[in-house]
Amino acid sequence: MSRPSSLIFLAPLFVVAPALAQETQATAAARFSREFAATDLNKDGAWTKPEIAARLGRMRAGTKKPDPINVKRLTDLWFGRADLNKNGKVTEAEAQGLLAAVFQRYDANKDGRIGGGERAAAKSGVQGR
Ligand SMILES: [Ca+2]
Ligand SMILES: [Ca+2]
Repeated sequence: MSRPSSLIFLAPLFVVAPALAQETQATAAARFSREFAATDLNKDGAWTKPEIAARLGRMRAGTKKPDPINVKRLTDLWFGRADLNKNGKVTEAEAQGLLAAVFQRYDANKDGRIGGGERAAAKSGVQGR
């Protein structure tokens, strides 16, 4: 795998892109909390791979629909990264931890906010290629 870091961040970005449109990490976390509930189909407080795949399958990256093989690959990669205790489920705490890491990655000037230029970079990271 030549560029694992970009792939690992790509999958969560499909899910967290609306959260990253918020300015601060606190508002991003609050927005993501609602996204989490919407994706947690059986309301058990955790995401499973089928729940994530269903969510990603309903989303669109730019003008292209993500193809099923990529969705599965990205879901597997994302899961491997987010499921810290390896129990096959990603709790909101685990997912919020990864969101915070993504937020900090795009908060280029480390002021705790994602400003206009940083937001554009985050979006192109989602929609690029
Ligand atoms: Ca669930
Ligand atoms: Ca877990």
